[in-house]
Amino acid sequence: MLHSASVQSGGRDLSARPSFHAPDAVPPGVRVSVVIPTLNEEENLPSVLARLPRGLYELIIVDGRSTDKTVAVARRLRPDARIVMQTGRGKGNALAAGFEVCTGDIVVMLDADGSTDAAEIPRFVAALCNGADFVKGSRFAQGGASSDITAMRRLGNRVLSGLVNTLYRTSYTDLCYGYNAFWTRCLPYMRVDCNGFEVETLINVRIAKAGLVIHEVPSYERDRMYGQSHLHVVRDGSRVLITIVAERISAAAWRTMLPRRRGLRP
Ligand SMILES: Nc1nc2c(ncn2[C@@H]2O[C@H](COP(=O)(O)OP(=O)(O)OP(=O)(O)O)[C@@H](O)[C@H]2O)c(=O)[nH]1
Ligand SMILES: [Mg+2]
Repeated sequence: MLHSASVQSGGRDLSARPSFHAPDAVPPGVRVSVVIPTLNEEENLPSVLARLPRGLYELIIVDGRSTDKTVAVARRLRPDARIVMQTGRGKGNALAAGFEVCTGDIVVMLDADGSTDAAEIPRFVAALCNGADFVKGSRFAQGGASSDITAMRRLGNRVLSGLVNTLYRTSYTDLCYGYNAFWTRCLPYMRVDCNGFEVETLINVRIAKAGLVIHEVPSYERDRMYGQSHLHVVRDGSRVLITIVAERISAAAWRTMLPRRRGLRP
């Protein structure tokens, strides 16, 4: 069921955008860490942070050396937030740095461009408390939608989701969406060791390979509010494809194949 939000931001009225009914607080007794990667998001952060539910345990903002006032805006609006300066490059590296310092029971991954609605967090947490190890937001599950995705990206996402579902026997409806939540105990199975936008795929595949319980919740993706997307369809789509294949061909398989190909095996 959709309803209208009522946050005002930078002259834009967000009440025109749909968002889901959700409690405005996470349940007491569960420590929820929210990790937000930021790269030049000074204009978007105020609306994103305004939508965070009450009762969060910690907020971690991982900045990729923004050249605008992102860090200052974050410090002013949320003096309680932990700000981590990223040492490497890319969203994958930023999330890995954020996960490393999380001390809560649950981790939520949220974007800073205004596309993912922090008000949905309680529904992710509820699904985790109801038995899931890993909860994936989906724009294509029943009740989800996107005003942001282009026809080209929708097609690419569908093809890549189908490939993952075939290779890993999963039922993902939206592989390339960055709004996910999981119990901190899942982190050793993810071992996030990539740099770019393939990070969501890497996580989804490794969680599936570990046999963890995955639930999807519908999510509404809004348009990026201000600024430019950092994603390039061909470059990042290729990285996603390589990740899917590389994760299927395990290191052990490569070790057996390589000597045979070179005629080195006895
Ligand atoms: N710290 C850090 N954050 C990044 C980096 N690249 C992207 N981000 C953040 O990651 C989030 C997602 O990036 P976007 O550029 O919106 O990419 P996207 O949402 O996958 O693609 P769009 O649908 O085109 O917006 C945003 O909060 C960005 O600020 C990076 O190199 N370092
Ligand atoms: Mg975005």
